[in-house]
Amino acid sequence: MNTKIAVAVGMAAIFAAMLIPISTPAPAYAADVNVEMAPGASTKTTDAYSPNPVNVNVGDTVIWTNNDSPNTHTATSGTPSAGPDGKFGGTAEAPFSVTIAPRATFSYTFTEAGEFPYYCTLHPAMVGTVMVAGSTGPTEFSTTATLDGNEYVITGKSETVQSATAEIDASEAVVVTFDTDGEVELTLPKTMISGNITVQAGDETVVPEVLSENATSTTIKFTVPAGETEVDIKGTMVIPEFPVVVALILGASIAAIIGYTRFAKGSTTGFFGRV
Ligand SMILES: [Cu+2]
Repeated sequence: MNTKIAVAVGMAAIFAAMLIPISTPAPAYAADVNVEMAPGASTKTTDAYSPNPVNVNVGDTVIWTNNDSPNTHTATSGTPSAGPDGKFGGTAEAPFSVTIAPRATFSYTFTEAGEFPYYCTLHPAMVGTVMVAGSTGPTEFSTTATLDGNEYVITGKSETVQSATAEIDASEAVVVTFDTDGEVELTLPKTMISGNITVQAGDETVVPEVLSENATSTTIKFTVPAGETEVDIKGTMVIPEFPVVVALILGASIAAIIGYTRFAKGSTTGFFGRV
């Protein structure tokens, strides 16, 4: 390729990359919620904005779309009697500064909980309310799996899952049953399971993200697929059933002692000294 063309292409690529806006990551689980200015909105009141009130969560973005051609509207925080409060969609000094033309949209992200009244400064009979519910944050829960009288505490954290039960399928898997599906974090004691951890949900094998690991536990994050509630968590090591091993060792030891003692009786020195 011609060197000048190559340089030009390279420069163009760099400029193109610079034009891609750097977006700030949205808060986890944030949603876009649509509100429509319905046809005929300019002659309506509490039904001018639909749905009204609109219920959202902290971090959600409300997107107002003007479907009332040919009228221009606003979605201005405040009330017709008190005027704009300046939170979104215009200010007291400039109540018509943020207009929404037909087919255009206006959006605002709600970062705190509360009740936010708004109205159209061009048609003050048009009123609406955004109800913002506070984020409750993830729920923490714990469950205990028992094997041979030993207890292994599993702790969890999730936006959707509220509780879980667990049991140990010795040497095979830790079976955890959740109350619902969704993304979940689990901290598993290493005395119970360790090594390379995989999660089996139905026919699906989910590779969990290892969030942290220390000498005593591993914290993993994965999504319980929709419709599933039970997962088999497998590791390089899953605690084996203890009594079998103990019984085998004890049994072998006793047999050996008895055998040796009997054998030793034939000689002058027994296992426990002279007999
Ligand atoms: Cu209007």
